Order: sequence, then C-alpha cells, then structure tokens
Amino acid sequence: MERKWWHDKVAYQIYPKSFLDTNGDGIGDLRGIISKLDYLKALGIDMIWISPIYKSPFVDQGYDISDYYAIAEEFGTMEEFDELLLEAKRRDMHIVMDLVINHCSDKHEWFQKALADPEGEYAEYFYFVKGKDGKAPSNYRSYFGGSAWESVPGTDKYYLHMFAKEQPDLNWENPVVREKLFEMVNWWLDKGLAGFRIDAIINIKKDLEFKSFEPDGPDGLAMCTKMVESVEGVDKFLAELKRETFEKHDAFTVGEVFNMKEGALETFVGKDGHFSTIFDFGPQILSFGGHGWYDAEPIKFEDWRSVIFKAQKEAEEIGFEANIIENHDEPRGASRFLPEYCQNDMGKKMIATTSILLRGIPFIFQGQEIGMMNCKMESIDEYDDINTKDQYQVALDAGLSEEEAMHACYKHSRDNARTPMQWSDDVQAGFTSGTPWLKVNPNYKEINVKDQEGREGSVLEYYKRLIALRKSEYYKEVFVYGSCVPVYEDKDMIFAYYRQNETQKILIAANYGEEACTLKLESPAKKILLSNFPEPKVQGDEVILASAAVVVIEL
Ligand code: TEU
Ligand code: CA
Repeated sequence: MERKWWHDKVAYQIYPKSFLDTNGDGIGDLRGIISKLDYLKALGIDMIWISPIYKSPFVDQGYDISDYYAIAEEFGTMEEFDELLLEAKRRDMHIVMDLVINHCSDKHEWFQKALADPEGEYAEYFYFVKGKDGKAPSNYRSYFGGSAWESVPGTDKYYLHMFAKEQPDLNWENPVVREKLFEMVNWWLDKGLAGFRIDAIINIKKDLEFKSFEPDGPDGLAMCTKMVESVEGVDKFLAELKRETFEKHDAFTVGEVFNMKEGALETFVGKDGHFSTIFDFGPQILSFGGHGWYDAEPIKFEDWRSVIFKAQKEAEEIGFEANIIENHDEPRGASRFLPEYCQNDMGKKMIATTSILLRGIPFIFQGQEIGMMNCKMESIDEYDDINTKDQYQVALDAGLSEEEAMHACYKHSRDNARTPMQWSDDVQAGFTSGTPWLKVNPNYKEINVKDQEGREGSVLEYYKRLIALRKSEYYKEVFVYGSCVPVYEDKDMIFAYYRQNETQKILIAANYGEEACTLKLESPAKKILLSNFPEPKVQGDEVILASAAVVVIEL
C-alpha cells in the first residue's frame, strides 16, 4: 500500500461552539481554539477537525451555511482564522474544516434568489419540483422529521431538504453548482488547510423520479435514506469532486458516509477512492432504533466487538478507516459503550486503549480525553438540538410518557456531546465567564482538565501515554501499518486483538466483564507497554485481567 502523509496522524475534533469562550458571550470561539493549541499538542494531536465555523443562522449548529466564504461572527474573524492556521503550522499541526455541500442554509444568497424568482436560474441550484395532486412530490421523511419537501411560496412547487427545512439541498446535477462548490473548496485549500471532513456526502445524488416508498411510520412517510440507498451515480460526482479539488492539493479527506452500498468500500477509500478515509460508524449504527431513539435496543457487547472487528478486516486490504467512540452527533462513548460497572476512570482508559490502537486513523472528540459523560437535562427545554426535539416528539407520538421520552433523549441526544468543554472546577467549568449557550454538565467539579493535567493516574495523562505509544519511533510501524487480528473471541466480554507485522506482535487485551479473567498468552511476554492498573498481573504465560483492566503487551 502506498504510504501517505496522513496515515500516522492522530486527530481531534473540536466542536467550536462548546470548546472555549474567550469574550464572555457564552459561545466558544477561534481565540479559544488558538489558546488551546499547546494543550492539544501536549496531548499528541497532529490534526484538528473543526466542526463548521462558516457564517450560519445556526438552525443546525452551523451545518446550515449561509456564506461559504465567511467566518461566523460568533466565532471570530477571517484574520483570526488565518492566525489559527499559522499557529497550527508553527506547531506542525494540520487544520481540517467541515465541508457541508449537500445543502446550504435557506438564508444563503442562492436560495434567497431562488425564492425571489422560482423560474429563474437560481431555482436550478436546488430541487424545485412540482407537487403531485396538490401534495409534495414524494413521501420522503427528512432526517429531522416531517416531510423532506417544503412548498415554494407562490408556486405549485416544493423544494427538497433531506435535513431541516432551513437546509435546502443543493442540486448537484447542475454543473454550475458543482463548479461553484469546487471553486470554494479550492479557495480554502489554497489558504493552507490540510483537508476536510465531508458532511452527509452520500446524500448528494438524488433519484430524479422522486418515487415514493412504502410508508415506514405512523406519519405515513418513508425515510429519505431509502432513496439514497436505491439510487446509483454518486460515484461520478465524488470522482469529479476529488479530481477538481482534493487531488490537486494532496488534501486529507474523511467522509461521513452512512448508507454506503454493500462492497463499496474500495470505491470510497481504496487506492483511487473518493476520500482518504471514512469513519467507521458500525458501533454507532447498532443503536439506530427501528422507528427512532425510543425503540433502540441496548448494545450487546458481542455485537459491538464483532462490528468493529468486521470493519477492521474489511478495511485491511483496501485502505484506512477512521475510528471514533463519539462525535458531535453521538452520545458520549463512555456512557454508551461501557457497562455501568466500568463507567469509571479505569473503564475510560480501557475503551480509549482498545479504540485508539485499532488499525485506522483515531479521532478523539473534545472532552473524550478527560472522560466526559452524557449530561442529564431536566426538561426538553434544556435541549437545543433540532434532532433531539424531533425524537422527543416521535417518542411521545408513539405513546411513550414524557419521562420515557426524556430517557430516550438522555441515552441518545446529540447534546450529550455538545455540552461545554470542562476546563476546570471554576464557574461554568472555566468554559465561559458569561452564560453558556448550552448547560454545563454538573459533573464538571469532578471531571475537568485542570484537575487531570499533570495528575498521575488521570484519564488525561493516560491518553497522553497512549497516544505517545502509538506514535513512538519503535512501535509506530506496527500500530499504523500492522494488521489487526482478533483473539480470545470465544471469551465473553474480552476485547482483544494483536497488532502485528513480520517482526512485531503486540497484544491489546481488555476485560469489559464484571469478573476477573485469566488469558493464556500465545508466547511469552517480552514487555508490558501500557496498562491501566498499577501492577499488571502477568505470571509466566498468563495474564490476569480484573474488571475494566486493559494491557498492551509486546510478545
Ligand atoms: O450528519 C449527517 C447525518 O446523517 C446525521 O443526521 C446522523 O444521521 C445523525 O446525527 C445521527 O445521530 C451530519 C452532521 O454531522 C450533523 O451534525 C448535521 O446535523 C447533518 O449532517 C446535517 O448537516
Ligand atoms: Ca465567544
């Protein structure tokens, strides 16, 4: 496999609104990010993905862009952005922005012009489609609930929005739209960006017949993903996007790709793939409910382990996937994947180890490195997220009580990950001197950076050691390029694999169970590289793992 500059990088996702506020308006900002570059460098981060910072009405927290060439005032200025690029470069770090080009904001100039003249050229930038029998063209349900069609005022047409109605979908069939988007992407890359995380990209190809599907919910609608899964032709757009932009800059790209067709991995991340890598969302998909968050089944350990190993195996011959335990759309990984008896520092170090040493590009989401957890909100009004509000209603409509609907939100809400970063035990966790836009998790007194920095045994210091091990001169070859071979799969609650190549063999073994477990080593331990308990119990050819223990052993 041809080696690429980004193969050995460790990435960190910043959700800017919640990272650090430096001017007291309760909203994180670019100054805040700049001031924490040294913190991230010390953690071992090479690459930073920043969720959208473009001008936006923030209906979907910046994933609704009204000007692709401007920085949101809430976050700062273009000068500050340039300063961020420069400061990152000085520290040998790479900045990756979010690229949201399936849709824009309804406040974008293009959409405003389209509304003003629904027969004019700008209407062609979107999907303005005639209704059928006085109703929407099809029965698609948008990702955030309700019809994916909204009527265009003063006409018999509807416009398509796969997400909120304030996020009209861009018409990728129109070459002018593609050209304008490519031009914009190149403009940012020319500035010195390392690349992009590419939002919701699978959705760009539509079936222009807009056929309805069998309804799949009490609202009589069918999930719009059914159209995405049945239509062909996204590859043509993606190949062109790459050719016209990323390729020219040797940019790093990570695609957010759900609903990929069976066997399409090669097309996405193979040698000539559309992207450098895509996220492995296997574990996240496990808790998609049949009808919504309210009917999602709890995740079973065996399923979780097996989807991860399956993805590892699939990617091995093809390319690299990017591994996460959480992001801004998901609940906190420690709350979601750790059994309750492991929801402590030891467990958090364990899941960090089994995730970050997998084959692929690790992405750490802000706060994960200190073990931030889901946040209980007292009422639905405390939530901000558009998706959460919809899912709350979906649960109520299905007959659940308010308390049960709140419980579903507590388990699944995207706001679990969006509460402000916990920097210290000062007021508002040191995130802001004002009123934060979203409540701070009340556990900030116990879980915060200040407490953990430099404290032996803290989750944060463990993350530093873990990342340093992955990047160490002697072991990076095997951790980056070695294969991942699952082992002890017959043992209940044991998550274990080898990372190996011709000359090195490393065992990563963790016990997610409640009882201690003894594993017989295949060959004698040469060296214990890392563990989350004081005296690793390796005796002869056996290793004894207490509940929530993890150990990394060179064999
Ligand atoms: O997410 C796309 C997407 O598919 C999500 O709606 C996902 O299904 C859901 O969040 C899982 O809980 C991206 C962004 O990551 C998300 O924040 C945006 O809201 C969305 O696109 C629209 O831009
Ligand atoms: Ca601010």
